[in-house]
Amino acid sequence: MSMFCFQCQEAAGGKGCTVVGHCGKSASTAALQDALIHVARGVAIYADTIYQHSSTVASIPDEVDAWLRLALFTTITNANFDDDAIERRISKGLAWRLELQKRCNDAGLNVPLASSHAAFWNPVSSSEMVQGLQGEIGVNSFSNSDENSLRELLTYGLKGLSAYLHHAAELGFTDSLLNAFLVRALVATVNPELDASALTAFVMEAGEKGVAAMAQLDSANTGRYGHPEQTEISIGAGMRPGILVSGHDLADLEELLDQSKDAGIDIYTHCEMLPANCYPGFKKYRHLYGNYGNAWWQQHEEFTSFRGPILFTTNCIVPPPNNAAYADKVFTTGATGFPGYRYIDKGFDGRKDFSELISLAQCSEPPEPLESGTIISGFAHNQVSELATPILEAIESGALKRFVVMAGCDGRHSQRSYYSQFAEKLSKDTVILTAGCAKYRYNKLKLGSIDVPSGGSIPRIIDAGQCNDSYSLALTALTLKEALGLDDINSLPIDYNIAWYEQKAVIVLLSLLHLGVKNIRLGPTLPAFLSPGVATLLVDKFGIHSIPVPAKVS
Ligand code: SF4
Ligand code: SF3
Repeated sequence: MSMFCFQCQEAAGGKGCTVVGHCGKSASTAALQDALIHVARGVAIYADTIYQHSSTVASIPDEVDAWLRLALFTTITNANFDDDAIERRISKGLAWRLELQKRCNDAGLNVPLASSHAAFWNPVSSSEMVQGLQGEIGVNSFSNSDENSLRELLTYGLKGLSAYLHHAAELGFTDSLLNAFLVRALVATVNPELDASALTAFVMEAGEKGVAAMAQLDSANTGRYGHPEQTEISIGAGMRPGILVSGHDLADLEELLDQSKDAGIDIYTHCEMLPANCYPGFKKYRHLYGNYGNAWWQQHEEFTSFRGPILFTTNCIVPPPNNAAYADKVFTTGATGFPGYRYIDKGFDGRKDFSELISLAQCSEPPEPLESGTIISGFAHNQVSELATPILEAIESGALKRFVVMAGCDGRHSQRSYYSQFAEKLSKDTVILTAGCAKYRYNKLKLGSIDVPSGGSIPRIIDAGQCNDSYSLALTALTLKEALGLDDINSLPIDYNIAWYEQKAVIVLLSLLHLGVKNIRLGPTLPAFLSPGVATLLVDKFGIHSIPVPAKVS
């Protein structure tokens, strides 16, 4: 069985994975993920028609929007390797498509694209879900035209968008305009009538909606947990056993902290969960010990030495080696899944029961310390606005000359040591603005701080939080633009050096483009799904360029 996937930075040979994913995704999982996206497009075809006639047809059940978000999130790189779980999501989607189709028929609505394969394909068994799609859908059915490249770029942006919408929805925030865009844009990915210019417009609108989704998630997070504060986060280990929480979902972390507060254990964050330590709503939990370890790709070693159970609230899962000591201690929830890892779903009351995880922690050994000391984080927009006066003073005095936005994803390829070297070689009058797990390439370097003439100092690494908190970095840039009296965001003394790995970075990139940011350096390699024509468009219109290859610091 063959496969084709080129959605992430690890696409084999810089072109695409064809036998097995570099991420560990099998050909059958790849086929099922393609099938899930195909069914999501089918659901979207009917949902979009209903959205267009919302005054005459009963509105779409919230569960359909939730299913769409979860379906797309499930196919993000390293999120879900569990074929059975993906099949169940496909079956659920087919049921929703039938329901929406019936509503359209009952209302006598004309459904554009009802003849599209996605609108009627109806696999009734596992093997049909896998085999029925070989050559029918998925990117191997597309030629390398600009139109198809733009369809893939849009699809991957929508995956990232869905992840952020999912997190906000888990905290009770939804937006019908964003939901409607998601279905409209999904339909665009299967509409053969759209030319490159129409698809480019959709890609740009995805960037606009990416900003709106990150703003919504920011409101959801800060509304529930308060504004992140500058915080020294422990990176050591305590004497009690613990649970390690990875991923981005703050609602999951809150439920776990609530349920474990009297259990005699500690909770540690891993990778993208690190910024949770800076929210007042989480700092109140005395058993939130700190952050353990680094970026996702180091999980084999770090999960082994952690010794206690691990919870994945979102990507990134790395398949464990055969004899991994931790393999029977890993739990997944939300969009994630891996065969053999226990999945924690919501109960009828909408809550998740983490008691099995907590019991397992209580009979585990305490974590083996990997390092000691602290790191500083918590510089989301509210905290940075409090630093605005000293920052401006430092700029005016010449002590602070430039900012470099180094945000995005980390990854395991050796080329990524470029980012550590780049950070180390920056001149001492430069401040790094970061977000996402890319920060682990430099957040433990001793880069010091910049003195402010009237007293105090500004740290040379300002960490806004998770990849979705790139929104905070954009607000910081806009605040600086106002304060310095500039009329163009590109006149600011800010360079952008974005590292990408998976599809959340795609929506972050499109969001930056929507905000008018130009001359972004993107690496460590450009996406394989960009056709020569689309790559040229990004270079000519936005000045996007790659990092030097082989990666050299300049
Ligand atoms: Fe390959 Fe990335 Fe696709 Fe995995 S997600 S199969 S590594 S391109
Ligand atoms: Fe991306 Fe896995 Fe790190 Fe949120 S999500 S940044 S790689």
